[in-house]
Amino acid sequence: LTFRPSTAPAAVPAGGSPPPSTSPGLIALRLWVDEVVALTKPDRVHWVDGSAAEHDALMRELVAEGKLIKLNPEWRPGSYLARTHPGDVARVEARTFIASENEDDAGPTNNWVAPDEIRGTLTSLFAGSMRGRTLYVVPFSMGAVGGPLSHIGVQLTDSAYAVASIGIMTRVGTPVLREIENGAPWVRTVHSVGAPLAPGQADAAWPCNDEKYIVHFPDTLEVWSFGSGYGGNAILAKKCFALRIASVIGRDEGWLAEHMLLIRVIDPSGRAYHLAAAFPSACGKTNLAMLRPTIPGWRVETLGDDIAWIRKGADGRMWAINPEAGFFGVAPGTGESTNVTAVETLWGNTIFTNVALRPDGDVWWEGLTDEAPPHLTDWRGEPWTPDSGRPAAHPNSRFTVPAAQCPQIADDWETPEGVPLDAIIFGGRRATNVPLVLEATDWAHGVFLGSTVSSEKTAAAEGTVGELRRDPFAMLPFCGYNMADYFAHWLRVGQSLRFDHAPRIFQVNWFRKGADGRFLWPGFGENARVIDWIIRRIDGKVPAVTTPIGRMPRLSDLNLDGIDVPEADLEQLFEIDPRSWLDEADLTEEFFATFGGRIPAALTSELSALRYRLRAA
Ligand code: GTP
Ligand code: SPV
Ligand code: MN
Repeated sequence: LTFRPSTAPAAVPAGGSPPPSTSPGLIALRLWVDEVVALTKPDRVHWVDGSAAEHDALMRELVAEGKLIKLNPEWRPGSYLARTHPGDVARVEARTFIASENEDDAGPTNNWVAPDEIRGTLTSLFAGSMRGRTLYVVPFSMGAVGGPLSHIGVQLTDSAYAVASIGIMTRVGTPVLREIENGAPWVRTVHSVGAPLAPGQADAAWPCNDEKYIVHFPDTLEVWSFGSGYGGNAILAKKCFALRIASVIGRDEGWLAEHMLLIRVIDPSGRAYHLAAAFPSACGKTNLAMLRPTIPGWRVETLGDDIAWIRKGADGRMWAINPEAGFFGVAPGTGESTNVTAVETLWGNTIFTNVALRPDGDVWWEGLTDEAPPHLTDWRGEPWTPDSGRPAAHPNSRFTVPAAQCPQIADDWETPEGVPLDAIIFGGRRATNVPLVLEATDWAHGVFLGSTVSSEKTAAAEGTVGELRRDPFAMLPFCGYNMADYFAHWLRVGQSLRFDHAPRIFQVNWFRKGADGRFLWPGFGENARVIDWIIRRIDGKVPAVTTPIGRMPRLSDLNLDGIDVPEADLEQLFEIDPRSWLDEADLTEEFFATFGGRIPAALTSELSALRYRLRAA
């Protein structure tokens, strides 16, 4: 497990009790904990030290309470299954708010609430909300503890499942408290499942509340989350802090907090390249992060699968870290033929949520094997057979696993200063129009490509699956401020880079479909063929075809040795229909118009130039 033994000085004791107030940082932390305790009225307070013994005790307690099922250690040592309430299975975007002082600072893509008003609501909701429960104090570090790009937060929560998940997804406990003791700034996050227990009242297997609020205060750097136990709503270090709050800090400090995977690609000559890629939720980040190239001689090392923090280094290049320590990945579709690396990563020490249970005490989900086992218990705890006519695992069922268990994790994945970026890739789930791969002509065009990404909705958030929506930079649900200002921030960051130091920008689409509804591109390991072209472009080893929408490969330059993609499919994968693209440009104009004049001029001129090129085509 990623839990590190305590190496802190004796001033910070381990084991559930609060540290003595020896520094202004720790005093401030204790005062704040006291305040939240007075409001939420938990029965007990436990300071998380991050030790393995603490984790074991927590898991034993969750099993004893019927909140986790211990999997058969013969197949899945140290692993557990959680079944959520059926109404608490994904992020709830409609209940996610940005409470900035000015409504304009939240922008049209976020739900805004006035901070004073929502503080009143939250105070009523949190009053007594932890009665009968334990309040856990979880100090966490995003990035290596003490690293130059790292940031610290503290989550107060009444969910032991959340504590166990945060312990896998971040670095927690005593070493982080020592940073606070030494004066490091930290962000306050509070989480309650919103299900207080009366004396003697039996607890639910998955306590939660129908009323949900996930509220971010960008001006005071706080998060308050109520009513949900599900990952993205409850592991506040992840989307709430490392994206929504961090994007605001990054705006003010000149760096980028992004919904991106991070990989090192090593070519047959042994040369290494670093790529970051932003795809919307459940659109292939974990899969690309764990790519096993099908072309001989190429290797990929995993650095991160969901979030990247990117900052200009002393050498003028962009350096990126993965601030997380684990993977909270989509289970369905993860199998030997699609992502064998993930399957191997999940050998043990994993918390599974909403997957199916096998009679032998192991887990199963759609896509793990080609054939479903004859008898299962589905994610709701009901008997299931292949004839049941419903999925055995929830479409957004997930695994939570330490990153260190990934067999192809880079040796230096925790390096505090990160890795220098060679390319940034944007992607989405598009059945039509968007070609397999496209290269931006320059940074501003790349920002335009990022700003116009649209994608079919997935099960990662509540709502209608398959509906096409704008998801700029794959950050629609995660940007903590006005998205038009975020575009401007990206343009500014690019302007600060020497042109030969700026990462090259590309767009990919693994999901284009033929008229018969089947995917035209085999995807998964074969995506290495697209990466191979991208890297030859970075090295200037291959020319590109200039099209109205950007640069594309000559078909003859794609390495297709050993796969059988019909010529007609290949042509469709790269087909650009100027009429559909002009329609798409109209939709982009409408989208930009929702920002009321705040869109940077560089992007509106990119749009005009695109239309000009399409009309001339
Ligand atoms: P979040 O954790 O929600 O941010 O998602 P993610 O972007 O990491 O998504 P993930 O890699 O887990 O992929 C989600 C789904 O997309 C899975 O069901 C995959 O099987 C599917 N998928 C990933 N890569 C490909 C691909 O190259 N082609 C096709 N057809 N499907 C893919
Ligand atoms: C996503 O939805 O993009 C996820 C899962 O990575 S969650 O952490 O729930 O947001
Ligand atoms: Mn994600």
